[in-house]
Parts: sequence; structure tokens; C-alpha cells
Amino acid sequence: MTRDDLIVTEQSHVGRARIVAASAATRAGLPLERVHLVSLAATELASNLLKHAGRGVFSVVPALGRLDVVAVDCGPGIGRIEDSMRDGYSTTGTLGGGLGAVRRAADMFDVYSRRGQGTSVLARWHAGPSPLPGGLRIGSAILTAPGEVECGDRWTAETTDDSVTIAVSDGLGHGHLAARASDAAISTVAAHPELRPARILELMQPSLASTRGATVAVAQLSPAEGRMRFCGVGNVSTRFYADQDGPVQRIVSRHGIVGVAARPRPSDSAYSWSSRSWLVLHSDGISDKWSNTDWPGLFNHDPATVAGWILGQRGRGRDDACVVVIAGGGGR
Ligand SMILES: [Mn+2]
Repeated sequence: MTRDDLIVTEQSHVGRARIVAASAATRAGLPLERVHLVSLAATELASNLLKHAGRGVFSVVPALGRLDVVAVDCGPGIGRIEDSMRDGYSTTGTLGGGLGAVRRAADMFDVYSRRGQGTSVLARWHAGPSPLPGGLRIGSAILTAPGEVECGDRWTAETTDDSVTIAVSDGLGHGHLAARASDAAISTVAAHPELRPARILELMQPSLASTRGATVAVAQLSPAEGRMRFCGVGNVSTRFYADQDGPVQRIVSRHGIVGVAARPRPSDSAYSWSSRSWLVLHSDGISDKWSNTDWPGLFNHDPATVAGWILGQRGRGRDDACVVVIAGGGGR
């Protein structure tokens, strides 16, 4: 297993980004002519990171019947097109040549940019039907710790008839052994997505006993019922917005490490979920010091663009980092 992300700081990384994206596109089952489009877009996105910011994160996420490429930087921002971008997906406006090519190559394109702060660009290709129920939207961005080939942070979204169970696992430390711990956590979710989050975490305890352990957060969304259930162990950061324009509610996980020591049973908490609700989960490779109110209009964008932005702005750069963002759906 090789990493699907890199930090772009020099010209040779542009070619590397293209290879990473094309390889993920092939694994995602995209036909060859679409793999070429991914390669072309990846080259433009990585070049843009260098040209406009000198440095940026290039993160490829093959999941949920699609391939997402997220390119984020903390550069000067794309002030010139900021106005045309404000309402979300760009359908008009004059982008720079590079981004225009990306927009034409991708099935979906989104950009969030703030002058003097940076830019998050999403390019998406559909590889099959979306498995998500009730109009839910999920996006993620991941960055592996420097020098590692495997990411110890992992996430999954497993669907049942009318719900989706999402987990973020941060294996202790980084590298191969951290990845093995998170593999065990993710496998447990995949095997039992219909169980309640607290029960899934209980089942993880023996599965992770032979590993280093992990901190894990599990959220279960039933859009038709207008409900979210949550249970977490350890320091995966969790922010819930009942309404995207409303206040944040920080959801606190129980202290501990899954797989390391038997603890009292965790229990689920329940929240109302609507088409305007958002949930942001991230590992401690991202600084917890942020507020969406610092970034006006962010929640008008795709969850993957949002995940990339948070990773770009608050990633610590020393550890694995994973952000998962969930929005909307049927609900009430
Ligand atoms: Mn970590």
C-alpha cells in the first residue's frame, strides 16, 4: 500500500502527483480515457500549488464510488475569481488557464479561496453510483506523516439500507503499525455497520488488542429519521452544527485508547440531523484551534473542499492528518 497524498514543494513533485492520482484512478476503476483526464488535472493542480503558493498539499481520496483530488495551499488566494466562487460550484467566471483545464477535465469542480489565506480546489470523477443514502454528502482529505508510506489515520463510510456509519481512526504514532491498528478499526465498522456506534467500539476492543491501539470516533447518520448517533474513544475532534449557519456543538469523546485497556462501556449520544446539518471529524494531526466563522461561506462548498481547506489551514505537518466532513441529506 502506498500513500495517496504528498506535499508539493518542487517541480519533480508535479510528476509524482500525476502518478499518485492516475494510480488511484485506475484502482477506482475509471476507464483509461478518464484516467488520462485525471492525470491532466493532477498535473495542472500540482503545478498551480507550486506556481501560486510555492507549497501545497495534494490529496487523492478514492472512496464512495468516486475519485476526489483535493489541492490545498496557504498562498495568496485567487482574489480575482473570489466573487464568482462565492456561491459554491463554479459554472461561470474566468479562471486561470490551469484551473480552467481542471474544470473541463473533471466531472465536478469546486474551489474555496480567501485572499491572503489560501485556496482549496476539489476535482471529482464519478466511478460508479453513489452509495450514500438520502442525499448525504461526505468528503475527506488526508495527509500522511512526513517520510511514511502508509497513513495511520483512516476513515470509512459504510452504508446500510437507510443509514451510513462513518468512522475516523487515528492509530497510535504513525507508519505501518499505526496503519495496522486503524485497519482493524475500519474492518470492524465494515463488518457491522448496522450496529450502534457504542457497540461497534466495544467490538473493536478485542480486534485492536494485538495492535498499538487507536483513537476512534463513530458517527451514524439516518437522514430519513433525522438522526445522528455518535460515540468516540480518544481525541478525534468532533464538531456538530445542527444548522450550517448556527453555533457549533463540540462533541466530546470518552478518554482512552481502543485496544489498549479495557474500559467501561462507552455509550451513544443522539442529535437531530437535518438537510442543513454538518459534522466535522478530524484526527490530532490537525490543530483543534479553528472556527468555521473564521472562514465565511466555507459551508456553501462541497464537504471535500471543506475538508481540504481545514487540512491546509490547520494541519500540523508532523503527524498523519485526516479530516472527514459530512453534510445535509433528507432529514427534517
Ligand atoms: Mn495520529
